[in-house]
Amino acid sequence: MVELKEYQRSEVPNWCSGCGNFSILAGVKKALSELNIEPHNIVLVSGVGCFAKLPYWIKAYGFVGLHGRSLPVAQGIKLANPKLTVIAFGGDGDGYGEGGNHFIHACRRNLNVCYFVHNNGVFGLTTGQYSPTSEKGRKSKSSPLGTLEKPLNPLTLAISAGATFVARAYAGDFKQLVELMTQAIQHTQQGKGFAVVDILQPCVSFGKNYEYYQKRVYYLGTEHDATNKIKALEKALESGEKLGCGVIYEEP
Ligand SMILES: Cc1ncc(C[n+]2csc(CCOP(=O)(O)OP(=O)(O)O)c2C)c(N)n1
Ligand SMILES: [Mg+2]
Repeated sequence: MVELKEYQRSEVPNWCSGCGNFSILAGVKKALSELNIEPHNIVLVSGVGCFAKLPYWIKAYGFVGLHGRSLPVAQGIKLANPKLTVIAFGGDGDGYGEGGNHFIHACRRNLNVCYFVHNNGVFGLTTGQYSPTSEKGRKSKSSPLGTLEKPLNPLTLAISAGATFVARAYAGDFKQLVELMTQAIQHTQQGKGFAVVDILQPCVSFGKNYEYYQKRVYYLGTEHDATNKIKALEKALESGEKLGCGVIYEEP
């Protein structure tokens, strides 16, 4: 097994204390270690935002690019060298806003790449403007009277656009987060296509806190048939007050 310390870098992350990004960073390392993937076979690709600094703090190959553009870079890397484990990272602003078009077509294209989205419901790095997944009516610096739009549902979008693995995780539950990241990476290793994990991420400075998610997160049980696309869409359509975590859809 590749030990966790082999992914360790000496630099210390500069995220806010309590940020959900810490468990996402630790989760990626744990999943890669459990799957025994050596650092030189891994490429981590991100865009712009607080989340996008993640590749700085894992010893592997990394590419931090333009806002919303992690997916085209990640797909290019995978096409050039299919043996590599390629994980793209997005933010809710970066991946569903600026990079929304790339997201749709990556779902259709189904290259064997993982996409982990740090969904904290705000533009964190630029200090809290509303994002595509902010709730309707959210007041922020860029929406002093409250937002007019309904939030985007990344899960229904990914399923309907054709992604073959779609899951939702919660950064406050490390064990399940690692399990879902592991399953997503395995999905791509088995050549089954694009694996999206939307990760609910508390933003202690500008967004929702742990208490908010703890009240709403629940776990999909064995009664959920993730191979049934209609059932998966029904589950993905549940309102913002119920946040089912687990594998929502996996193409049989
Ligand atoms: C093309 C472009 N537009 C806007 C910005 C400014 N900008 C930097 S980070 C950011 C928001 C990032 O939000 P998100 O993707 O949700 O990541 P978070 O910071 O919340 O992790 C924006 C709008 C930029 N750097 N480049
Ligand atoms: Mg964000």
